[in-house]
Order: sequence, then C-alpha cells, then structure tokens
Amino acid sequence: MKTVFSPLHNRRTATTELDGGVLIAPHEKPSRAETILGRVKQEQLGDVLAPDDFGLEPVLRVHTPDYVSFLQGCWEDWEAEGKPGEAIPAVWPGRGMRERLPKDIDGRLGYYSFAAETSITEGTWDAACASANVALTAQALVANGEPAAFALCRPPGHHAHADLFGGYCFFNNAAISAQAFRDQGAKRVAILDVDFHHGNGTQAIFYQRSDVLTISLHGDPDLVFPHFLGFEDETGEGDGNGYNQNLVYPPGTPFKVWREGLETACQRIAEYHPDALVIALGVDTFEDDPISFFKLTSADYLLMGERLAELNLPTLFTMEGGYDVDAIGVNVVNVLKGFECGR
Ligand code: OKS
Ligand code: MG
Ligand code: ZN
Repeated sequence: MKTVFSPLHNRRTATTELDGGVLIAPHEKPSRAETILGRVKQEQLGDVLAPDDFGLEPVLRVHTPDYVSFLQGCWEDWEAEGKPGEAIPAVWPGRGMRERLPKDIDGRLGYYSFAAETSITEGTWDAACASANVALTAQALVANGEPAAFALCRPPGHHAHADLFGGYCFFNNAAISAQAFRDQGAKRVAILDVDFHHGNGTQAIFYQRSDVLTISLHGDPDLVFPHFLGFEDETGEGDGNGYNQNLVYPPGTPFKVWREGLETACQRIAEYHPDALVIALGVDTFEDDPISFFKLTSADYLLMGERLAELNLPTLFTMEGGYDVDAIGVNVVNVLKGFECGR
C-alpha cells in the first residue's frame, strides 16, 4: 500500500494545550507523524509519495468560505493585536446568547471553535492545508484504481465541523476525501471512524445526507471528549435518517468487546454497498494511550486491519489520533499490514 506524507506537517508546532487548568506541551505533536513514517519505511509497506496541491476547492466542498478565511488569517490577526501567546479560544455563544460573528479576534476564535485545548499558531494554516492535500492525493490514488492508500495526515481532522475547529482538528480530511469520491462519481461512500473519540465533525457534516454513511466507535461522550455529541440515539436526520451510527463503549473496553462493534459496523457497511470506504484511523484505542480508556493491544491492530480488508472495498485510510508515540508506528502499520494480509 502506498503512503502519502508531507513534511509540511512540521509547520504545526504548537507549544500549548489547555489541560487541567494548565498549559501543557500538546499531545498532538510532530514526532507522531515522523514515527509513523519511520515504521512505514522500516516495514516496507510501500512507496511514500509527496502530496499534490489541490488548492482550496475540494476543502470548500465541506467547509464554509468564512471559516476557511478565518483559519487562513487567524494567526496574522492575533499577532496584529499584540497578543503575547498562541491563539486560544476562551469565549463562546452559550445558551441564550447571540450566534453572530464578532469583529474582534477573541470573538471570532470562539465563534469558529467548540473547545479550548487546540491553540492556533503561526504554521497551523500551512500544516492543515498540507494535511488536506495528503488526504486528497491518497484519495486520488484509490479513485484511480489502487485498492487502498494511507494518508499520513497531520494535523488530524475528524473533530472539525464545516465551520468549527477543536480536538486538534482544523480541516476534516476524511470528510473532504469522501466528498471528493462523490464528486468524482461514487454514488455512495462510507466513513468508518475507529479512533477512540467520536468523529463529531464527520457526523455533523453528513448528518442530513444518505450518500455518505458515517459510523464511529468511541468512548462514551458522557465521560470523554467531545462530550456534546456521539450518543447512540443520533442516527441521522431528514434524508440522512438511518445513515449515522454511533457505537459507544465504557472505560476498560478490550478488543474482544470492541470487535463486536467493528462487526456491527462492517455488516452495516456491507449492506450499504458503498463505492468507496474511508477509515478515520486513530490508534488512541491503545491500552497505553495517555488520554484514552480502551485496552487494545498492538496485536489487535493486525486483526482490525484484516476485518476491514474483508469488506473488499476501495479503501482510503486517513490518520487521526494516537498519543503513545512509542507505539504509534507499530500500531498504525499493524492495521495497514493486517489489511494487506486480509485481502
Ligand atoms: C481535553 C482533551 C482533548 C482531547 C482531544 C481529542 C483528540 C483526539 N483535555 N481526537 O480523536 O484524539
Ligand atoms: Mg471513533
Ligand atoms: Zn482520538
């Protein structure tokens, strides 16, 4: 399987993440992508390609123009105001308040976000654009006949809504890729999110549509981020009714239990008969992940990949979360190797 990777991910070097009332060094750091790349090469998974530049058009098929302009200009506007640190949202339109876009940068940061852990920094725009280009380049490989491709995206994407950043995500790479498959003629596309967290952005983007089936397995949002979306009674709306599925698990969930959800998801995908499959691939389900509570082992990721291969669909993997950097390369490449074995 080919991998698409851009060194421009390194332009995102945030130094702050608001966590537990203090600013910590972000979990979502450059070494994550470099470690995965190292393992891809070590295991000789396949060629590593640089991305093409698709411009903003495919991004604007999913994200609103005003949100994209905000992201592009955010750091400049923040600096122009003479702010001393990284750009962190700290005010939102709470219940009973007005959902209008303020002029001031603090107001705009809140308007376009849903959480405060994700600081915007000087190179964030460049890295987010590179990440979308990585996804779109791998998507094009699959659209042009490769059975599968791995988009080594960083920053990740599945929390980003059409006009909201948060959870380390700015552009929703999986959603942008699914939309690209549709725009190139695929009738139906499925997105399966195996990251530990709910893919709230992906769900929201396609919630009223039946042409993109969205399924996510994740930790109970009652207990863990993103808290305000991702429950099992969210099944889609209007035309999208029946085309979203959330499979929620409690702390301590081992692969033996998690794989039942995977089975449910795979059966739903098979009956949907999509023309393409996008896997939002996070490995923060790992037993030693520092911010998560599932108990998957490194060997389990091989079995995950094998089951995904049995779907026998053109498959794009987009990289999402995973924060145990010591194991992230092994775990990600195990999914991809398991997939290649299972075909
Ligand atoms: C809040 C924790 C924020 C978690 C962000 C989740 C990032 C992730 N203290 N999403 O898939 O991995
Ligand atoms: Mg998930
Ligand atoms: Zn995650």
